[in-house]
Amino acid sequence: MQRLIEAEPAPLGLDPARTAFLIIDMQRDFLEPGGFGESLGNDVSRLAAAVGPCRAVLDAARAAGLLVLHTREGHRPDLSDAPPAKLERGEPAARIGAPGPMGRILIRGEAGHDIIPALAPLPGEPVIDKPGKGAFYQTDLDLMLRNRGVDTLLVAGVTTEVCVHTTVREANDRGFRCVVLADCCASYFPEFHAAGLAMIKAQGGIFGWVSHSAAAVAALGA
Ligand code: TIU
Repeated sequence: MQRLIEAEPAPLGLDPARTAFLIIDMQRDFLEPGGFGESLGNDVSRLAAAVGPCRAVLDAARAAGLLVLHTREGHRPDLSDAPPAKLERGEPAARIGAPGPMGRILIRGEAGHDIIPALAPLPGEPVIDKPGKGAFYQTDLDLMLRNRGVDTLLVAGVTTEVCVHTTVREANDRGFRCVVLADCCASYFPEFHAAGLAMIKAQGGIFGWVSHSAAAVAALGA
C-alpha cells in the first residue's frame, strides 16, 4: 500500500514493501567519548540528539515490516582494508588502529565499533561493515537492496556531511530515492549538518529529499 511522507522539496510516495530504513554508523566510536570521533578532536555529545528520533523511526519501521539495515565504519584488525592515505591522518597515538578506552580505534570486533545499545540491531537485520564513508563502497548493500526490490531509502545516522552524505550520493546515483531524516542525523559541526541537508533538497531535490522523524513515523503508521 502506497504511503505519502511529508518531505522537502515535495512530499514523496513510498511503498513499505519497497522501502528500507538505513541507519548509518550509530557506533560507540562516533557517539561516545574515547572513540574515533573524539580522537579527531570532536565534541561527541553533539551527536546525542539524533538517538531518540532514530529510535522512534526504528520502532515504526520494525512495526511496519520495513527492511532495516545498519552500517558500521571500521577496519580489519590487520588494517589490510584501510588505505594508507586514511591511516596516516591524525596524531599517531590516536590514529585508526591505535589503542583507546573502547579498544583499538575503528577496528572491527572492538567495543568502540559496536552500534550503541539504544539502536542495537535485532537478529536478522543486516549489519553492513564498510571500510569507507559510503555504505555502497566495497560492500554488498546494493545487492541486498536490489534482491529485496527496494527503491526508496529512509536514511538516518552520523555524520550528516560525511558518511550520510557520501552514502546518499552513492545511493542516488544507483537509482534509489533517498529521504534523509534531519533530526535522525547529526554532525560534530551544526553548520555542516544544516548545509548538508540544504544541499540534498536544493535544486528540486538534486540528490534526495529531506524529512524528519515525526513525518516518517506518521507515514509508516498510516
Ligand atoms: N568524522 C566524521 O565526521 N565522520 C566519519 O569519519 N565517519 C562517519 O561519518 N560515519
